[in-house]
Amino acid sequence: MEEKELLSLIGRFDIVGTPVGVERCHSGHINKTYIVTAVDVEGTQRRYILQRINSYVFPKPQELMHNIRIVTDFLRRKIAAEGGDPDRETLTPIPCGRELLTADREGGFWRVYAYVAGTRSYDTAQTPEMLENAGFAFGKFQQRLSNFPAEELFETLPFFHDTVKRFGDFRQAVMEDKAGRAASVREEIAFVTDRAALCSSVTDRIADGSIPLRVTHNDTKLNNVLIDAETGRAVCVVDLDTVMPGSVLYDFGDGIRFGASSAAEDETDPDRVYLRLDLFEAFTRGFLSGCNDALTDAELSALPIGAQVITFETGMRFLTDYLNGDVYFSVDREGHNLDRARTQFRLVLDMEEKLERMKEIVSRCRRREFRKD
Ligand code: GN1
Ligand code: MG
Repeated sequence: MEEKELLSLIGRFDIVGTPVGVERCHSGHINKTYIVTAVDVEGTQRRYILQRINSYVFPKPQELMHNIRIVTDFLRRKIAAEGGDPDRETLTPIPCGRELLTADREGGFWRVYAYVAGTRSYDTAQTPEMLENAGFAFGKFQQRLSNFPAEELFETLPFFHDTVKRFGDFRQAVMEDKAGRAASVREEIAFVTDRAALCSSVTDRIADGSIPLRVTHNDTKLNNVLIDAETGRAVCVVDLDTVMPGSVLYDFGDGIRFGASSAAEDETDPDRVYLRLDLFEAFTRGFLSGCNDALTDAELSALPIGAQVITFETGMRFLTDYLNGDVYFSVDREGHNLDRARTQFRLVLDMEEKLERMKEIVSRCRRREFRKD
């Protein structure tokens, strides 16, 4: 879409100043994101995030924005009561009249958030401390939502982390072989099939009640938390599209999957991919401390399994999309989703080897004093 059109779209929202410049931001595999600069009469610049919601993934954008409105309102009140700064510590969606959305000529839906000044996101942890801070922010996010009325949320993506259902989707993709790629990825298909039993290890615990359902973020990648560029503190958890009832095992696990890997999610050389135990420990320490001791024993002892299951699930989702012809995750190159699947499978293998050490680290972190901030 042309800059003129983008500026006119953002002009419909209640932003301060006149939008003057727009830049594409390539983070995220689902929505299209732009950073817009606006200038007010006094010459003060403000930045905004303009996003086109992916309608293939989110066919009901009104329900999605309802969730974001009630979650951010709730978080603002909590943060203010804690003496924090709600404008920095949670996302601020900008209204468009009475809505939080506007439609373009093709029927696509757009939304706007205030840009949190002085922050940025990272695809890899620069230091273990950065990952610890991110873990703390995700743990705290979960803890702040512990008394959120879950029944007021729409389930934006039903069965999102139902790994058993994901396995069914994978099997179907192999059978249909829509893109004619199945024959070239037999090894990866076998990797998934051999581990079918892993799929139910979290869902069974949820179904039998041994692991509670909580309101969770469900997409806790390091790049979904804004980091203060000066202090390195994690300021604000973003990407609230998948806030739904879920398990803390997935939030912990996804933070590990992405943040404690030795390499990028789309690294092309699988030999460079392994689980960094120093980063595993850093995230665990931060996350548990952010949760403020609110997890049950069953949850705590299943955290390493959670990391394994979500990494397996994500690899399976990438492979499924590769087989379907790259219709879900955005790709920048031929084989992008396959590279992503391979990194995840490498991590799963390494986690299988390191499971006992992961458990030891969790036990060690459980006994630590929690930090106060
Ligand atoms: C997607 O939108 P983004 O890039 O933060 C996906 C997550 C995956 C992730 C893998 C709605 O997240 O579930 O874990 O890619 N989001 C959705 O990087 O499917
Ligand atoms: Mg997302």
